[in-house]
Amino acid sequence: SMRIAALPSSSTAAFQENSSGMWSSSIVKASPFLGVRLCEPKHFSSQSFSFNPKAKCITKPQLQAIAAPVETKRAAPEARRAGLKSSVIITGASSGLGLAAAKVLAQSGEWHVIMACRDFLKAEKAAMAVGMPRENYTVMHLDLASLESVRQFVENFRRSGRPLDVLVCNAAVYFPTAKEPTFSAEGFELSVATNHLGHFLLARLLLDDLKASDHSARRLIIVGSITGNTNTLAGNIPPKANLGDLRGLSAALNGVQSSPMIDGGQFDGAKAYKDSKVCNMLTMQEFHRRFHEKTGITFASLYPGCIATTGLFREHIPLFRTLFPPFQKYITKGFVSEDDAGKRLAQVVSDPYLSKSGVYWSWNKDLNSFENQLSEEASDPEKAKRVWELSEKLVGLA
Ligand code: LMG
Ligand code: NDP
Ligand code: PMR
Repeated sequence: SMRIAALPSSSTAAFQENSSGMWSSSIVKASPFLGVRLCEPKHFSSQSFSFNPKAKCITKPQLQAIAAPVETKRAAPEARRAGLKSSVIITGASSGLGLAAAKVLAQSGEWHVIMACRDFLKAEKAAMAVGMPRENYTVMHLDLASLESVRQFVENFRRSGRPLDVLVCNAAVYFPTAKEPTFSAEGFELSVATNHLGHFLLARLLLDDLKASDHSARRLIIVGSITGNTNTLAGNIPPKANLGDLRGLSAALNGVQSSPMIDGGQFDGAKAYKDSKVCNMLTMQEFHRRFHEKTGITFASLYPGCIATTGLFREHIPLFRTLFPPFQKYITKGFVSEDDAGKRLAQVVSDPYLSKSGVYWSWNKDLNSFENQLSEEASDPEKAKRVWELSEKLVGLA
């Protein structure tokens, strides 16, 4: 049975089903990336702190311009399904990075955003509060901490009849102060269950839908982070990410017969989060190796910068929440606002120039995107394969 009506009438107002059963929109608008033509990024590798100041790509004024919807009558080179918007699912679009990216994409007029959220009302209110045009988004229920909910979401999405052009795995939870682990519906430690396992099942199931899209830029984006990367300063703040020999993951992270931690160690909420981000980055690369050539789908990850003000830190002590933003802004200079981070994610979703697969995108001081290096563990193909296979078992795909 359906948990939630998939398509609120307000969101479907601009759409009619035509005779061929495809959704068509009464709003016809097409332009290159959000109406702003982006210059080609220089593909250079960078160590964590060495940036190429000469790299010429998206500039700050351009980034600001992206926020405003730009009307153009010119057809984009990749325009297809004439008049139909591109379709993107964003998990966890009810706050922070996901909401900011949803806003940019919905306001561009080029995208219909499916906000895949665990709290329907919160998502609806958030969309309204940031001024997303009603006809450009749909809220659908998804609780990543329940594999049944993930399967139900996929069913509901398919029933909506919309195509899937891009999937963004963005939602996450972080329990830095928890002394004891908590668990998902299936009994997996909650941060790895939500951030990695729920998304793993979702992405595997929706791969068929991405394959079926006729969009020129079909993408699967999995949000990563710097803190899982031990080749950076931020990745060396204890506790450090480390998946070890995966003994906890292979024993199902249930905290009863096995440790709740992937490496089999004592529970540590901050480490569990960082480990889950390593899984996200390994999963993106394994998808790339297994499916990029066969399907042409772009698989990518990103570190959008330190968005120190988001709900991710809601469980942290108040002192941390007060000091963390100024610390990142004035000391590490790694701070990025929710709006700017949203533009970065929107860029990875829709910029025709960021179409390379298998890439972990970051942004340098001059706000240029570049292909960053992952840590040794987060780029280990053997580990990626084993995480993939163990995860398949846990989510019931193998
Ligand atoms: C872990 O501890 C716990 O183990 C875990 O269980 C969990 O609770 C987790 O986050 C939650 O925290 C981690 C942390 C705890 O431990 C440390 O950070 C230890 C520090 C180890 C130092 C590593 C060395 C790295 C090299 C240092 C070089 C310094 C360079 C400075 C930067 C240079 C950049 C180029 O620690 C804490 O929880 C403490 C909270 C720290 C939060 C950050 C706030 C810092 C406050 C600084 C003041 C800022 C004020 C702003 C002022 C603006 C002024 C204009
Ligand atoms: P927020 O807490 O603001 O957003 C997280 C979103 O995930 C919320 O919408 C939340 O829903 C949703 N969510 C949590 N649990 C579930 C669940 N079980 N099912 C469905 N949705 C769920 O954090 P951020 O915006 O900061 O985080 C977004 C992404 O960015 C994460 O992947 C994070 O790892 C990454 N990131 C963040 C950085 C930062 O500095 N903030 C840095 C690097 C990466 P609800 O609104 O209902 O709580
Ligand atoms: Mg970190 C260049 C330095 C840098 C960057 C980019 C980050 C990002 N952090 C940096 C440095 C430091 N941090 C230093 C020197 C310290 C010691 C004071 C420090 C501490 C710290 C804590 C306690 N930082 C943190 C925490 C968290 O609880 C956050 C975390 O690890 O969440 C998992 C965090 C973060 N620092 C970052 C980023 C991006 C985060 C948060 C979130 C994430 O990766 O998703």
